Amino acid sequence: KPLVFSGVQPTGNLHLGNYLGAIRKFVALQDSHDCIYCVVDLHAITAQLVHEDLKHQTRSITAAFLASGIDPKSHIVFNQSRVPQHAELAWVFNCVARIGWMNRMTQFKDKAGKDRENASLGLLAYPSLMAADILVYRATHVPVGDDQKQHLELTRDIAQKFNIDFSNRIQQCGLDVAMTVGEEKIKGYFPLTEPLIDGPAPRVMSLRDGTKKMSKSDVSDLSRINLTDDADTISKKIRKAKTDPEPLPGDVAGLAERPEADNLVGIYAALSDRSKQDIIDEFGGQQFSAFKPALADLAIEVLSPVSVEMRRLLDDPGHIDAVLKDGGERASAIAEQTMRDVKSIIGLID
Ligand code: AQP
Repeated sequence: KPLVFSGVQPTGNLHLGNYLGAIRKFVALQDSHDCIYCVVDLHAITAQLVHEDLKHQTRSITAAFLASGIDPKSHIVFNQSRVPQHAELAWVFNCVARIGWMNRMTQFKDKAGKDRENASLGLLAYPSLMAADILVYRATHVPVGDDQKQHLELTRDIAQKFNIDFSNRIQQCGLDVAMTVGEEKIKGYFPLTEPLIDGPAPRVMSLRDGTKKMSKSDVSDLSRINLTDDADTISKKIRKAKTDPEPLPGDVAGLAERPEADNLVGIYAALSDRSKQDIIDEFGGQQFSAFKPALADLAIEVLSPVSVEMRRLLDDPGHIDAVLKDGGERASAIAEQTMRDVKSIIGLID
């Protein structure tokens, strides 16, 4: 089976964007792939070093994974910092990647803001650690939201430069693997990982501004639906969601210049596993005053079982910690082998 890796940062409450763009895809891939899902706690300290309760946040993301239907026995669930090979390989990748590559990352520019000189070095090197997270398992597929596309391209660039720069050594060590990239057949140690971005909600937008992505760090809690929101809060947030005054259009093309309407229809489609056209066939011509309550009911129906199960799991932090420990041990077995290979390719005495 192909190997999938993906991670989520324990930087705050998970929202509908994380759920539809990432976690629900994680769940769906379990039948056809071997999956490794990671709470990336080392990434959480890149933008903000001190967190109120990083341990609780880490357990809360783990609970969201399990409550959504990820099976930690058939697959691997763990927190990044307990497998030191992520940080070790990231150092090697810091030496493979170029500073110019990192400077071009839009997430770095957004998160560093105007005072770039004062951003942490970790924030600049974030994509290097992300490449290490994926490639320390030589994962071939990564389900992510659309905002992570650029980082995935960088992961491929790092893998390709490593494969080219060390091609002779990889061959001498007998570690070259044949792979197909587009039409081309190449050999190398690290795979050129494919992002899995498609889906009905690759980028869920803010409920307050249809041109901005829904995000944990948005100052307005009304901009997002958190997985932990109760039914009343979900209803209130959808009722207050920004919209234009027109009714819903009669076809999907009519959503083109209407970001807020497009976002709400996209959310409905993703939550109900239907196409946007289907939703427009049902609600086209209706006012938001009729569509919003239907959307709220659907969001509550899908999210409530997840939040109830999350709360139940969080009552027993010992169980969550045991899942992370067991997953960490199984992840380590793979990551240790990769680092042994990388050390012999580079020429480090092990
Ligand atoms: N709005 C979104 N729509 C679809 N997918 C999204 N993801 C995040 N926001 C959306 C996807 O969720 C996964 C986990 O994200 P993360 O927590 O590791 O990092 P992030 O992308 O930085 O998430 P946030 O919520 O926007 O956090 P802040 O505000 O801290 O930047 C990823 O697969 C991501 O694509």
